[in-house]
Amino acid sequence: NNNNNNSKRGYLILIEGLDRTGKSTQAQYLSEISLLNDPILYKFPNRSTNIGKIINRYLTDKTMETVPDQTIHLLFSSNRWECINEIKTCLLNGKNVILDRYVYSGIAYSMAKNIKQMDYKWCYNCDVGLLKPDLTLFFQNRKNAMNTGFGDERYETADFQQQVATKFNEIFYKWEDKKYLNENIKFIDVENLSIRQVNKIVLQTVQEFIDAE
Ligand code: DGP
Ligand code: NA
Ligand code: NA
Repeated sequence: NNNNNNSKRGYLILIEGLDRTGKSTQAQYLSEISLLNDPILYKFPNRSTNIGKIINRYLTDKTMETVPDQTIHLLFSSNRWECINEIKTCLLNGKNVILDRYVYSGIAYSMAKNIKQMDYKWCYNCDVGLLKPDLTLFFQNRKNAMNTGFGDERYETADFQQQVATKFNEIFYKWEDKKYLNENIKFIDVENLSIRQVNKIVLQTVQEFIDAE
């Protein structure tokens, strides 16, 4: 075990995608198996911090709609910033950090909510300087917006999820400023797959990444 000061820096591995695509299940899985040495999981938003508690209230309390979209956006970003030093320390100590959502969600959900006042650059700007993942697994599901299994939180409607899907798509495929996001992204089509089938694909994708490093 190389959990000491001379150890190799760990990897930062991100799982991204729409609501209800199984991200949390797979992120949890990656943090429990032995494929990655000394894994640790960070889920965003982290609802346990003071900022996270406001975010949670925004997501669950319909009367919070009066809060400006910019305020909420900055809180989500803050929530990432408040954990980043801890994440850096983990990586330097050789831990492999698995992220359940991160900057991409930050951009896509806020653009979907209010593109008139918050364009890509506006949304991305407050996250500039956060660590870039070494590997991103993006879970795709074309039928997701027709999903009827959403919960009751603010963004969990078919219409809104369709908007977010469009924004993710713009970020990955269309946007001119790809230089901001020029990292290693693997798209995984999770449509109609069981948890175990996705487990296998995730395992294989991460293994290929490790082998190539
Ligand atoms: P989750 O706990 O992963 O289900 O996330 C809660 C909701 O918040 C989900 O609908 C996605 C959304 N979300 C996650 N990160 C961000 C972010 O940085 N900004 C915005 N506006 N929404 C986010
Ligand atoms: Na959710
Ligand atoms: Na989740």
